[in-house]
Amino acid sequence: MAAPAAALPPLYLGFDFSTQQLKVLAIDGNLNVLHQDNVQFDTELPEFRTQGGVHIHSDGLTVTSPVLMWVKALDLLLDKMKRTGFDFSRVRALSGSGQQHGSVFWRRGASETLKQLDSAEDLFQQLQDAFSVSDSPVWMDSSSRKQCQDLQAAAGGALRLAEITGSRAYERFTGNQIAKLWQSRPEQYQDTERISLVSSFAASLFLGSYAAIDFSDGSGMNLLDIRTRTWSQTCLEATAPDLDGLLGTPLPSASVLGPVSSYLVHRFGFSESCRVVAFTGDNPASLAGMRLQQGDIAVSLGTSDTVFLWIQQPRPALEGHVFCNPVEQRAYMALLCFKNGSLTRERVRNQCAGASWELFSGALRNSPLGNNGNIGFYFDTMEITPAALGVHRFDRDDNKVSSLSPEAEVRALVEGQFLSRRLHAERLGYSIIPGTRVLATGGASSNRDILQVLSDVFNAPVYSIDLSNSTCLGSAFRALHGLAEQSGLSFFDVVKNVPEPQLVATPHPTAAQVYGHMLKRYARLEERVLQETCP
Ligand code: XUL
Repeated sequence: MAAPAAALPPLYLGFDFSTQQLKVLAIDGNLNVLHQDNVQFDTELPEFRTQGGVHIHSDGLTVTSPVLMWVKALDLLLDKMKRTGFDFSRVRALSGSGQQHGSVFWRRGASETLKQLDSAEDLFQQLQDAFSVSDSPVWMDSSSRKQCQDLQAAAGGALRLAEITGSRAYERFTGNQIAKLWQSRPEQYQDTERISLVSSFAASLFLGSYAAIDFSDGSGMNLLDIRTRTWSQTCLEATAPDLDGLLGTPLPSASVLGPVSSYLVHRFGFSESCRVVAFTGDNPASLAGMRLQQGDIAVSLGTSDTVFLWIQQPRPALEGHVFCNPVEQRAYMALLCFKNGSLTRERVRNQCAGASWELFSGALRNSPLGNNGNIGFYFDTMEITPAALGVHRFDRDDNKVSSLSPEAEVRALVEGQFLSRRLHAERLGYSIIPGTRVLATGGASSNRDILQVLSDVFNAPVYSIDLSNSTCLGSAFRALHGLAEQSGLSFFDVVKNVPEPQLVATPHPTAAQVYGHMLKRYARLEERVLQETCP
């Protein structure tokens, strides 16, 4: 006979409303993963006709997703879990994440609909008329250039806007999308009673009422003052009328928003005491899933390289994004994106190492730390951080040279990429401290010789981590943390028993000296490259 639910250990759910799918993961109090499931938008909900979860409009710039697709995906996911016998009554808390920046516009009257959901019907049927905008703008949208210019002008320039909100104006950031809606479709804006992010929209579906935007995901809107953690009145006024009321008051990311809706209790058997913890953005959730700590940096080595930073004292800049930290209220996190990642490493491998990773690794092993003073910049396509293009090589006397030996070229590429990651991280306020860890993930993170250079450049140990379910896992950890925080426990108290990531490289004893000096030269030479390429 099955044990009564009350006797079984409690569970914590983490959802992720990402661009292509909705995922869920359940953990127990010992942080073991017990259940995972997902719904793929394109294939399991073909009636919405999305490709990669989105519609790309004919202007090539506007990118949206049908909000009812996300609603239907949740119906489907919860039904699937029920069919596999998932015991919802054991769930003590849930949280989740959403793709960042996307917006959901709830129509006037929708809050009443949310409160009165009938457990005999699915959400999709009942929320048909709940949205004033049926196609939600998502992070892939780049159609709000004019609104970005206007916002920066109103804030006193791009850098001033970055100082307030953590980022200069970006087309995908929610405030600029809201401004575009207000300017192009004012009647729909006026028919809206609440604007959510994808994360707070998803939380609202569980709560049965409007969920607050959390500080961390709220930092991706160009509207939140990341230091006071309140809406910036200058930004709100420059964006659209009555925005304060439409956005609601933002809350700390670990806030317990309330119990799950009675709809979920009656339809799926959730316990009335199951709590909803504020949802956040997918990148903040991923930071929680990696358990990034003060001093740590995570480097994802993929098609483009992404860097996640834990920052104590932010210095927002014209590049990168600073967000409020999702697990520690006084801290910040930052994201940097580097476009020339794996494809450039592969191109240099093909040209200098006979298309072989083995030979590429050999070149790294056979060349000295600091590369005899040779430094290279390899921007095969227009780089984001910094905005520069082309290949630029310098010898030990800072003279421009047209080529390097194949071995020196391989090392110049890898050292150059990691010096750049460190330089731009430090510019945003990141600092290496005793105990700093570099967490490496993504395709190139399986190459030990590349990771050795990473360790040397940062003069810190490198650990390898798997990010494949870090957003869901981070959300489940955050659900547990939301409850535990009420008893005074920190996020790291809650996740302390998760096995440590695997140590893969430690820095060479001379690394601090070699790269401390080289970083300064790299910064000077980057300035020169920028002046030459974009005078
Ligand atoms: C971050 C960003 C994307 C989305 C996609 O600024 O736009 O990473 O969060 O999931």
